Amino acid sequence: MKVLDAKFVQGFIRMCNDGWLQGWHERNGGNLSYRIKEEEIAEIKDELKEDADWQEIGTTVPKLAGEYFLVTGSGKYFRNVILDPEDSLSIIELDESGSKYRILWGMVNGGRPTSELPSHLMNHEVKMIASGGKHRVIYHAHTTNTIALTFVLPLEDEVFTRELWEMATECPVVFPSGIGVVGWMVPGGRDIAVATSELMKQYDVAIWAHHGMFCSGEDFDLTFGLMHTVEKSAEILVKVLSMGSKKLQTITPDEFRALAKDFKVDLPEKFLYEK
Ligand code: 2HA
Ligand code: ZN
Repeated sequence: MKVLDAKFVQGFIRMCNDGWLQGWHERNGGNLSYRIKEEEIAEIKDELKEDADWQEIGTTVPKLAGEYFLVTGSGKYFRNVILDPEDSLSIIELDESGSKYRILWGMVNGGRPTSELPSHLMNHEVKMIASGGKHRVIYHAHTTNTIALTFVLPLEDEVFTRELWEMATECPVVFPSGIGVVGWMVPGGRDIAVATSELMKQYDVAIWAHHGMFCSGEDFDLTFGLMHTVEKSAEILVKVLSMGSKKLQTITPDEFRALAKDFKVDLPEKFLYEK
């Protein structure tokens, strides 16, 4: 099968374009990666080339040794993915030590995988283990309202989670484990990757102050839907804060507990503090 005809590639391209249409990917902002299934790699084997050089990832992910990923390219624009996926995307393979990668397909005009490859792969490793292999998608976007909130809310997991839960009833059901927050750091390197993957041990969402958001999920629909839900909730909070008056009413801790019971989700008590 042709790489571009594979269902997972089509789903990946659609997600890139959906993110672009949301306004989350100005210029070359944001990146997406998918951990490819064995049977999906088998289907496209004929089109993969094994002659490229091995390159350093910039961190080590031993549990991902030998895994294959579809990733967006460094400096590439989400806006262009749908028009020329072979220029914007690549399929990479990791070596047996989990410290190097090589390009098997894509990036036909040169280039390398996303500048956030260390963060993506460290998050993949943590989430693969935490989800028993189910999580396959890591998504980073420059979500406007969520970024705006990082200037006015304390950069604490408890505050972001609780405030965003309160903005829409579906939120605690969509991200019951909450949201982690990373203070401002230099992007692209191992340090921010370590800080993010540490949070991803307990959360599926991490916010980078003054930068954007990372989400992890099982498939494209769930991961895009998670990012969309958090960002929509952030948009409501921005509107509420912009109206200038205090909230007259909201969802209370006991109401969250009632929701948790009926919707059969665990909501950690650390987010249900008295204000
Ligand atoms: O430009 O979003 O974090 C890609 C990025 C870096
Ligand atoms: Zn970014």
